[in-house]
Amino acid sequence: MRIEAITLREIRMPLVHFFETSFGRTTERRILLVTAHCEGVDGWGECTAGEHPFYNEESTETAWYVLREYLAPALAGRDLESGREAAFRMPAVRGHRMAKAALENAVWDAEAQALGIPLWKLLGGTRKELAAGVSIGIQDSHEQLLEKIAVEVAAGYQRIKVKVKPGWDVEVLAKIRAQFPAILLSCDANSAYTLDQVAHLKEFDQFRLLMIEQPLWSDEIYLHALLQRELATNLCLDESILHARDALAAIELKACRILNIKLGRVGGFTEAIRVHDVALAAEVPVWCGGMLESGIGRAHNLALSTLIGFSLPGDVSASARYWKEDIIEPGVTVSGEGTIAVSGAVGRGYAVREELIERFTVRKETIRAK
Ligand code: OSB
Ligand code: MG
Repeated sequence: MRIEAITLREIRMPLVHFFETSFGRTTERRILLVTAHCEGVDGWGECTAGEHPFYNEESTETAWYVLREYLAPALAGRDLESGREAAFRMPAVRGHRMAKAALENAVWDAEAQALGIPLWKLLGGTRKELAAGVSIGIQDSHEQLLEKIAVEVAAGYQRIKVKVKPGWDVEVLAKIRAQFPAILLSCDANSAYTLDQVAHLKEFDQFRLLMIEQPLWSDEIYLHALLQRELATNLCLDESILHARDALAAIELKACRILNIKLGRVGGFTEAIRVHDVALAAEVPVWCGGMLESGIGRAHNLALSTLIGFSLPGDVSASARYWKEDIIEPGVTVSGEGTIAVSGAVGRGYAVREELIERFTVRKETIRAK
């Protein structure tokens, strides 16, 4: 499968509702899309880097630079067997995994189309119905948060995750539990705490949370192990897990009992499957994290979530929660039981709305073989 050319584009999409974490508020996404033009099929990938280097070191701008200067020129014109080979052929750029994932995943999408099979089958997935959860950001008031939770619970979502930070945590969780005693509830701190706050974090135990996601430093595994020893609640690592070796270290050190797998954070499908396999062998449950993706990244998250180890509801929710108009057709929808039916269509399983993408595009560049 020859990669004849690679198109990079940046699109802008306003969120239906702002999304706030411990590191800031997002109102409009700047999303970088990659198209791998391969002998009659176009594979699409989405870069999950944020607008600013707050979640990790990458941003839309750094991903554009790395893809344009290094990654796309290295793969344009090459004959590749597979998405897996694309991962193997990436140039020796350190880090920048979200940029790499966008390109690698586009090749996986093209490969599935060339084979005429759904991407999830190519990945080795078996699940046909996925459990959907939601991630709800920090709001302007407790009342606003409780209202949002009520809407999502009524819609059928199987797990509610709320963002926490010092000053928006114990009181908020207490109110949620008082109003929703039985829901599956998690919280995500995006590294907002330090180990000297262990007494405060112990207070979270009373809320019977499914997990606390990434309470401590984004680049730290060992100190999470010290914290996990002190808490009854399961820890889950997000930011700290960049590859399967991190997953192995975290599991062996007992730094967490659950793993969040994000395609961009680990650098693409090839490494995401490796992380999944490490967790599965250790019987550590995993779930698929979200990064406020457009439909393309969302479709890829769904494909990944069909792997058997994804036994917990993911941050995989309906397109309409994020976008007035999503760039895929149909948009992702969720049943009243909080499930998403896996598409049987080839490739990513959702058609790309190219005219709409064109309308959202603010810059575009095609890289061809030298
Ligand atoms: O930590 O999971 C996170 C969004 C942006 C950056 C980091 C995170 C998130 C989310 C959103 O929680 C999940 C979603 O896409 O709905
Ligand atoms: Mg997280």
